[in-house]
Amino acid sequence: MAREYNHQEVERKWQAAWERDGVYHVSDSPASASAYVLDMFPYPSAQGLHVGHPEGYTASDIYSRYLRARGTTVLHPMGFDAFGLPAENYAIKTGTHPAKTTQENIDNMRQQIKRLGFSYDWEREVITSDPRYYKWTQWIFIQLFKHGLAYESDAPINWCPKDKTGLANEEVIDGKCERCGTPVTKKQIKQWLVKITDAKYIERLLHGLDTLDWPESIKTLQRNWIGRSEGAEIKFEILNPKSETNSNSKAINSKQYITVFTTRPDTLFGATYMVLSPEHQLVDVITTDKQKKTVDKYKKEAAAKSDLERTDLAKEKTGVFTGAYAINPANEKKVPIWIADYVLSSYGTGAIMAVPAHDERDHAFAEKFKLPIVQVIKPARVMPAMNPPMGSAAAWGMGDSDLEYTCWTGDGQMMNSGKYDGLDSVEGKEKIIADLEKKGVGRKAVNYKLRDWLFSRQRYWGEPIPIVHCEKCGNVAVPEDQLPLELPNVEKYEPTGTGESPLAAISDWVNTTCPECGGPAKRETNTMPQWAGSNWYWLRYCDPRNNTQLADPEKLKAWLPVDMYVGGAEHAVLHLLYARFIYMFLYDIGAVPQEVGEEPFAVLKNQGLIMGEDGQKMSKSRGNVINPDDVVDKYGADVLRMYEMFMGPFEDAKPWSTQGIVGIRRFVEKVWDVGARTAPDAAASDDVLVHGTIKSITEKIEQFRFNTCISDLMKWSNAWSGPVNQSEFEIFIMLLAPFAPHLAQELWSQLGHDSYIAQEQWPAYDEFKIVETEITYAIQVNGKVRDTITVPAATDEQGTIQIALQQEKVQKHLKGEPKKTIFVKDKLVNFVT
Ligand code: ANZ
Ligand code: ZN
Repeated sequence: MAREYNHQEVERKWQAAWERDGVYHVSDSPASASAYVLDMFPYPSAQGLHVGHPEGYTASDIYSRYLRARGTTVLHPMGFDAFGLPAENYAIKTGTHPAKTTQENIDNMRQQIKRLGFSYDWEREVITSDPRYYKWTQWIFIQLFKHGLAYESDAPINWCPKDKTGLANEEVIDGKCERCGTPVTKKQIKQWLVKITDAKYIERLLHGLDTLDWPESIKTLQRNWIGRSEGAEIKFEILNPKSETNSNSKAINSKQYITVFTTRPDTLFGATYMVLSPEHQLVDVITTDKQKKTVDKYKKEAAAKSDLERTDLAKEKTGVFTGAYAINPANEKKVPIWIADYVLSSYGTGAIMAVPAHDERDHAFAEKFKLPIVQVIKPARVMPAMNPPMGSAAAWGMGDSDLEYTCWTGDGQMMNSGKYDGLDSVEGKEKIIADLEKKGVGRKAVNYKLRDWLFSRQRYWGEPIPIVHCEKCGNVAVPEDQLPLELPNVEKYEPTGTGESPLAAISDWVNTTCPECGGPAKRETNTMPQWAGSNWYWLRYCDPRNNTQLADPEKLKAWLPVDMYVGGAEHAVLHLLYARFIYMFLYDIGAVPQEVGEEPFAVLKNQGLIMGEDGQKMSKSRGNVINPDDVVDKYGADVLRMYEMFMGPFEDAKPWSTQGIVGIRRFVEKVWDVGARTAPDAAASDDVLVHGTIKSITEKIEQFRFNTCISDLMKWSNAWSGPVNQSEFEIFIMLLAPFAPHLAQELWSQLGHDSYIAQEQWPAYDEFKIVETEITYAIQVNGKVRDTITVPAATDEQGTIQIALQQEKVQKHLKGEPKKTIFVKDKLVNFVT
């Protein structure tokens, strides 16, 4: 007799009961066993949840529920990343104040999330646009400022012409705005920067990665973004141009140098010309009068290009000669100085020694402008199997330079390099640096690609930067007891596009008095980037209502670091790098207790992208977007949860399938039906199935292999026909509960329990009931059985042989070392003498 499963009624009922009884609330003083399971919090969007949200949230929920059942106290909170561009752009589009739209969107999304039955402790919710929260975001900024790590600068910055705001380097993806895809331009405005490159942090940000259990791909992205390069700085003396007239020549009468950064000092003898970035400060000093016009024109053109365009390997190289020369310190040869846009002003020293025989960009440039190419590294003899670059001499197993190859960028043997000839280039590198150092024209140097973090936005919907500009005292922090510095309410919140924030127009807010001297002063009108609030939010969950501290260190000690952090991979060098930096800083100033270490997220798991049913990325324009609400209405939250876990490996991208959803719904109905035909005295399934499944699911939850957990449950349910043993079924629904908490709870109560299954203990399994626990071996000497031994099944080959050798009867026939030992797994050991 099939009974209908009314998911709407069941899910609504239990969600209300959980909330009423505070089933997922955790107190502040956790027992010794505690865990912090964190989701990346969403930004409130008018579209509400998309199917990607429940993927990560379900995984972390399963994991949290599992840990609780194992007796662990779990902190599992949720909140909203509510300041920033998406919220503000939506407000502008709809003509409604962002405070209002943000509130509405949060209320809607919270409802959507609650409908999925996640075990969040909602009492700990944080919202980054709440003044009680951003008071502490501002406090952190002031600490950065006081420690010299937040500073003002007016260098050119990345500018999104559509969003009308400055962007951090991390927000520029392939030359485009991370948010809207508009090509980024440069703009010169006064800006706040955070010194993430500070010597106190950069190496820790790099080496800390080695200690983290994160996906390798994310760690590699961060390493590459930090971009540490070891090499040398080498000084080239500028030759005073004699044959040319130069009205600036006075400036270079005393010795002047161009310093370059190179990772290949071993190629110094092959440096046949130099290149300055068009912005280099020496360009105007050295350029000859004859070349001045050409150089100025080129500088203008370069300024209009993006870094991406400039450094693209495939782009045709451009550049112009300055008319000036320098002296290569290795061989005293005169080398021409050019300017070219493939050399960036923002990296290294903004100048290079060009080695066209061994650097591809230099090679292309030299070919185009007919500059000399001098080979100084001979490829080492490489075997073809070692995969040298295609077409290189080495690819043919030859290392000889008389074979043709265009540009060898690897290591090898030095040649055309005077006394260094014949040296291995790796060794030669050290020798050359040491010799240059003796002459005072070189030294070891390390460079990083990471740049300071642009921290101000010319937008309304963000935390006001708590700084006052005073003519007498300069930049002064707003006193901490005056925080939060509230975002004033405005009529006009549209970005101005001038580089000024809309706040600049509110004169009675802008004009204030200096906290230091009491004189007239003006408030900073830029706001903070969205990252400011998401940099530290997981700390606040530990103590969300604290009004005197960011969080009580004792409470932080109880929960931190985060044991499991789940979210999308798109944050690899944005949120995840910023968050590590801010945490390290808070650790250094004692706001994060020393006991918890300086890395915030011990384990990170990235969910894979859910694609549309057509295998394409879900997007409105393609019309392949699945709305989770519709799925919940039609099939239920448990089905959505289980389906998303069943789609495939958690980390993989996978396409949506309506058929797959239907299959999971059928499974839910099947379990529901079985619930009506359990009996205490019905025959139970065999031990290997029951205990084997418990073991498998236990291990696979810990490994985040949820798809296999669900197939394990399906396999088990396939073994049932007729009445099902009640105790066995209870174990089954306990294993099901983290995945389908509503269904499991309903069945649990129908079986007569008045407890919450979420508070029950995880089923134990008995290892002995799963596998054959012991194995008996026949022990032969020269093919004749002399004894038998019984060993635990887990004993390996060597262990088994050792035990066999020790047997008295074996020893008697063996007389000394066996010549040969034959091992047949699970059967026999034969010693041949
Ligand atoms: C000579 C040389 C010879 C180089 C050779 C490479 C190969 P990474 O590894 O990314 O740090 N370089 C230095 N500053 C630059 C700038 N501002 N803009 C563009 N290129 C710059 O790269 C370091 C190498 O990139 C440096 O080593 C320099 O070229 C170039 F066979 O110097 B090399
Ligand atoms: Zn002042």
